[in-house]
Amino acid sequence: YPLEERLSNYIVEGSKDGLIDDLKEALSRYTPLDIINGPLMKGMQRVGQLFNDNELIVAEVLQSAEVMKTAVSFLEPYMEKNDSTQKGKILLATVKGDVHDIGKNLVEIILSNNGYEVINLGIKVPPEQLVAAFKQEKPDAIGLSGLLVKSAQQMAITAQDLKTAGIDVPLLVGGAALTRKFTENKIANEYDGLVFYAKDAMDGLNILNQISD
Ligand code: B1M
Repeated sequence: YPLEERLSNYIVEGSKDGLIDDLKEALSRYTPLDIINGPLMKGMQRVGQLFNDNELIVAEVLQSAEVMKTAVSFLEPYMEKNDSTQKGKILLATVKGDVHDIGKNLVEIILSNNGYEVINLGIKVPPEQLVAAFKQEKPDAIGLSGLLVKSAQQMAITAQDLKTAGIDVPLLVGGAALTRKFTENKIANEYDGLVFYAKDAMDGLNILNQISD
């Protein structure tokens, strides 16, 4: 198989045998982010389809996620780093009820590589925990991630709870089940501050860079 296909297959098969050698080879042709957004994401999408069609069980998806995490940690030191100056502090969380964190952690890596201080609250973070962390950390923006359809709804609830707590810093939202339309129609309405939809981690960085300028 060609390199790109092998990289997708590690994710689909949940296997790490040969992964690092192939990642090293890939680094001689592509940037770390192109490897992640290309063949590795393609593998993850395939995993999602297979799971949907009942051809994979949760335990297997978990193994695929493990391989993805290993690949991302290997690639992380090779990623471009800009600006060591502090651009701002971001509170980051996967919303209540949702355990998916690969995308969120990618956002953390990209933001911290580009001058932001990131407070990563982890997964299944209820609004009250975000409010408490906000009071303690006084961040410049809040980032919410969620992949389940119900997480999009949870983001709207979270936005409302943040508003009730008097919080109005920019809110960045992202995740597979979310759309720009849902963000503008259902989440922004529940919040006092600006709400931005990010389609991927780089998009999130660009948005934060624009509003912090
Ligand atoms: Co789950 N899962 N999963 N899963 N899983 C999905 C999301 C699903 C679409 C698969 C499917 O059925 N086709 C489906 C959701 C369906 C729906 O809601 N309609 C699903 C389901 C059903 C479930 C369970 C309910 C399964 C079960 O238990 N029966 C369960 C839910 C548990 C829960 O949350 N309460 C579950 C569990 C799991 C695992 C634990 C096994 C594992 C997660 C492991 C982990 O994260 N540590 C897992 C995985 C791996 C997936 C898929 C296959 C891959 C997700 C992923 O990591 N992608 C996923 C299918 C899919 O997405 N195609 C699926 C790679 C990652 C880099 O992409 O997170 O989308 P992503 O992030 C992107 C962008 O979305 C964006 O940037 C990133 C790229 O740069 N982004 C942001 C994300 N957050 C952002 C925040 C930002 C900005 C951009 O700013 C703040």
